[in-house]
Formats: sequence, C-alpha cells, structure tokens
Amino acid sequence: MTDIKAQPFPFPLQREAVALIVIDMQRDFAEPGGFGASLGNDVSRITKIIPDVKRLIAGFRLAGLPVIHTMECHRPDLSDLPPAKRDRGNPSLRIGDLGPMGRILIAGEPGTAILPELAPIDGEIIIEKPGKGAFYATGLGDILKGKGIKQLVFAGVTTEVCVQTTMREANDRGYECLLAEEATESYFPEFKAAAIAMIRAQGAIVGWTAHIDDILEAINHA
Ligand code: TIU
Repeated sequence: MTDIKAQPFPFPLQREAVALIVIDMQRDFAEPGGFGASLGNDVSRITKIIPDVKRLIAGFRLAGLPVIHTMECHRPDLSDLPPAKRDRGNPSLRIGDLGPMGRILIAGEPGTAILPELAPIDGEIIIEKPGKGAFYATGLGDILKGKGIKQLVFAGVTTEVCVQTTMREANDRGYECLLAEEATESYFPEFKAAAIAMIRAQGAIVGWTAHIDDILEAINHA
C-alpha cells in the first residue's frame, strides 16, 4: 500500500478501489453568459484551473484508474428543478431561461456541456445531477458499489458548493475522500481556503487534501 502525501496526515491509497470524480467542469460555470455568470460571479477564476484538472485526469487515465464526471443540470421540462432553486435570488437569467449558450443549466444545451479540454472519453461515467451533491437523485452510489470503489479523489467546481456537498455525502456513505487542492476552485478565494481547512480539520472530519503532484506520484508507484 502506498500513502499519498496529504493533510492532515497521509492518505492510505487503495489503488484497486480508487476513482477520480470531476465535479461540474461545465461551460455554464466557466464561461460568460452561463449559470455562474448569471449569479454575478467572476467566472475567469474557474478557467484558470483547467490545465491542472486536465493533468490530474490524464494521470488517472494513464494509470488505468476510473474517471467519473458530473454535470449539474435539469431536464428540459424542469420536472427535476424545485421551484425553490429556480426562484431564489435575483439572477440575470434563471435555470431554463435562454442565454447565449442555450437554456441555462439544461441537459443537452451547449452551455451545459463539460468544457471541451476536459471532455469525458469513451468508457468514462457521466453523472447528471439535479442537486449540488452528486449522490442525491442519481445512480452514483450504485455505480460505485458495483465497481468496488471505496476511495474518491475530488476535483472540480465550486469548492464550497458542489465539491464540498458531494464530499460530505460520500463521507457519510463511508468513502474515503481526498480533495486535489489545485484542481478545485471557487468564485470566492476565501471560501476555497475555508472549505479546504474545514474538510481536513478535526482529524480529517470530511476528508484529506493533497497536491496534484503527490497524488500522481502515489498512483503511479502503488
Ligand atoms: N454557485 C456555485 O458556486 N456553484 C453551483 O451553483 N454549482 C456547483 O458548484 N457546481
């Protein structure tokens, strides 16, 4: 067994039971005119991590380890969109409205797609999720059980919303979770820092955090 150098202490890698899960690296969160921008956010922060996420995905693919992608999106008829989610706040465009990249956060629309640089390849699992967490109202739990996956390495956006929610869901279901620090981002730098700190506090109460180089070194040598 090879440990991954991590905080607050080494992560006990089980190479046969680990997968990478890339959360919501979609145009809607990274490009002007999408959902993230409609909420008033500076989306350029998200674009900056694309090379790091790409490097992490490439490392898992090269090691022959599973890569799972998630997408936050809703059905075209909005039947899986709670009114409380659509109606809240004062966005410039609401979920389901027509924007410059198609309907905001709707499955199949151009803006809802995963960024082309990080697109899934054949055989990789894609989870469409209506919530912030990837376990809620999806088949993710059954898929992980079926594949014998017990450990999840996390990347994607945003750190304190969909990434942290999914990590907490996974942690409660018994998965060991590790967040790749350079491969996640928030619209708010202070929220990214706080999420990282709270995840690994209290003896890894939610999980571990680590640098990409240390993750890749361990998966290549385990
Ligand atoms: N708004 C925000 O920070 N995030 C989301 O709405 N979804 C995800 O994090 N994917």
